[in-house]
Amino acid sequence: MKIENIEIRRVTLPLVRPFRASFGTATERETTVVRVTTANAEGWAECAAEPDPLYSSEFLDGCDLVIRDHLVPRLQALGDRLTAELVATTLAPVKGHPMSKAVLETAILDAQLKETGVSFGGYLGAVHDRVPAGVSVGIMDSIPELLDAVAGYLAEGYLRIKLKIEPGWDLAPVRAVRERFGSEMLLQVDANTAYTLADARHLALLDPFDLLLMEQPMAEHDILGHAALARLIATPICLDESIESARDAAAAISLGACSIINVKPARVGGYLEARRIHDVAAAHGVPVWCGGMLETGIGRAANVALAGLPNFVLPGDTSASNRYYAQDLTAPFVLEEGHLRVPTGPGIGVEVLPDVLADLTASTSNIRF
Ligand code: SMG
Ligand code: MG
Repeated sequence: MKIENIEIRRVTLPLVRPFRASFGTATERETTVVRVTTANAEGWAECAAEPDPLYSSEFLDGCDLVIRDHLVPRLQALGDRLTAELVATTLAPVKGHPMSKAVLETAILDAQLKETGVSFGGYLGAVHDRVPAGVSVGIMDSIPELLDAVAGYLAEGYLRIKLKIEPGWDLAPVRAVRERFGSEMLLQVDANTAYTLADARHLALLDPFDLLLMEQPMAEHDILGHAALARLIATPICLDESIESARDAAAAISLGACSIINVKPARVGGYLEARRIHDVAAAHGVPVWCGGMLETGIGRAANVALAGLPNFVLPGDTSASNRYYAQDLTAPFVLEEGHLRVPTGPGIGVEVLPDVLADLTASTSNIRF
């Protein structure tokens, strides 16, 4: 495939409400949108990194730099032989930077699929035409505020609630949500690495609340710690930040560090590696679900397609556009009976709204191929 141009654009979307995790609070979503132009198509993707390296080591300014100075030149060297399937191996000599690699692979894959008229879901092997939606609920200032938020999401039809937790905001919110909304509701928690093994007895106090899973309680590289914790608590452990590849997934599963995996394509370098994680987990009988990084419609479309694969058996953090944005970069994803529809058009299957994109753009640069 011959690429003519790569456009790199910094955009900022205001969030409809602040989103607080154990590592910090976001009031807007800033991202880098990449547009790949070929003779016959345009491919789009967005970078999952945030302005600060708090979720993982990547951050947007660093991504822009590594994309421009280290990744794109390696792709340019391939010339017309470049395909989406060659991106990961071509970029492998550059250590790390999975989110920077993912945005390039995804935009190139989108252009390639549009050239051949294939949808993301069709290419990846989606077997569902709609996927169940969960919602990730941030840490709040008070329990009543949290209960109001959860009540609102349940009224909209969300099929699963995930509570962000941290030391000091764990037992009380979980207890309050269970007491108010009952034991039937699918409920899980996400600590974003906020605990250590010394907290095991405290985390075991969550056992009676029958949570679906506890996501990433401890540091990303502490695989053995998670295996030890898994023996000390009854709640199933799900890894997010720890899993950057299918090899990581195989190791974590084999060591007993997790029994569920949150698959975020950006965290693992793209949709091709995400599918491999899906496959490895399926082979071990480990269920997976699709995570989120507050994506705009561009990233959401591809995530929803991935979530249509057969081993995505738990509702994902694939919420409707209005959970995040009053105005999305694409037509909004809307909740239909608690589900999002998997796009069927070529590539990501959604159109970027040019006027909205222009309004929200802070800077643009182009790399001619
Ligand atoms: O996209 O709905 C979403 C956000 C889901 O909680 C979410 N993501 O660790 O899983 C996670 C967090 C990381 C992003 S916080 C900005
Ligand atoms: Mg998480």
